[in-house]
Amino acid sequence: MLPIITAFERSPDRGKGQARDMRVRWAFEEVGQPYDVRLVSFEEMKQPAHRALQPFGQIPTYEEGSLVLFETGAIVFHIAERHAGLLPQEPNARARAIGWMFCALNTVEAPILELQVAKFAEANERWTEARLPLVKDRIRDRLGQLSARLGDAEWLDGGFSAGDLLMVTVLRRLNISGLLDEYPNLAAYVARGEARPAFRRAFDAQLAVFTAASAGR
Ligand code: GTB
Repeated sequence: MLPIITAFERSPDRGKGQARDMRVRWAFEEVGQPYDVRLVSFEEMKQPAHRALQPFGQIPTYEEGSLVLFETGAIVFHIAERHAGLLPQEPNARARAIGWMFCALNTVEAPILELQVAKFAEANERWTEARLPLVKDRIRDRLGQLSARLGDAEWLDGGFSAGDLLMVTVLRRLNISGLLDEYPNLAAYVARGEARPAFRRAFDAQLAVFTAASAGR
């Protein structure tokens, strides 16, 4: 039986690969593990059946036999642990790659999420306009530090790892902000991630869902 993940029936990003099922799809594609997808509507996500899988009523979830997981970091880590290709074998290199996974989700994604909240959830607050420069500068701090560490390396620590996979998906959230263009080595790093055949397959699969939903509208 194939692992099953959940994804938006109709993603608000219109298939741009910003929803977090993209991370899980990409991980599956990198390791060559086929998977099934169960599409859920916003309404279904808030029902008890989905909350039993994901207490916060969100996507994605992961089901494999009796195992149910939520949180993309945990899901990608699980896939990387079970299959070769996303974590190095050498123990210290493996520990560092796992460190980069946490870094992507805790250190880099946190200020980026603040920007999304400011731009969408708090767009109409009277203080949002004044706050945006601070939020953007906090992101620039992180990007500057990450850019300095990456330098002209291809990936964060040796070969491509689950740390890069999560970091690239986190940085992609800045696509429409233009902030990434201020750091050419990070923009090139994201482009390298997006050029991987596994990324393309995952991207095309999530885009096909949106295209089919739009055609059936
Ligand atoms: N920490 C959890 C994880 O990593 O798994 C967070 C999961 C999460 O935020 N899921 C979002 C969700 O279900 C979808 S991915 N939201 C619905 C809700 O909370 O009610 C976040 C997302 C959504 C939409 C866009 N977009 O349109 O660009 C981008 C990212």
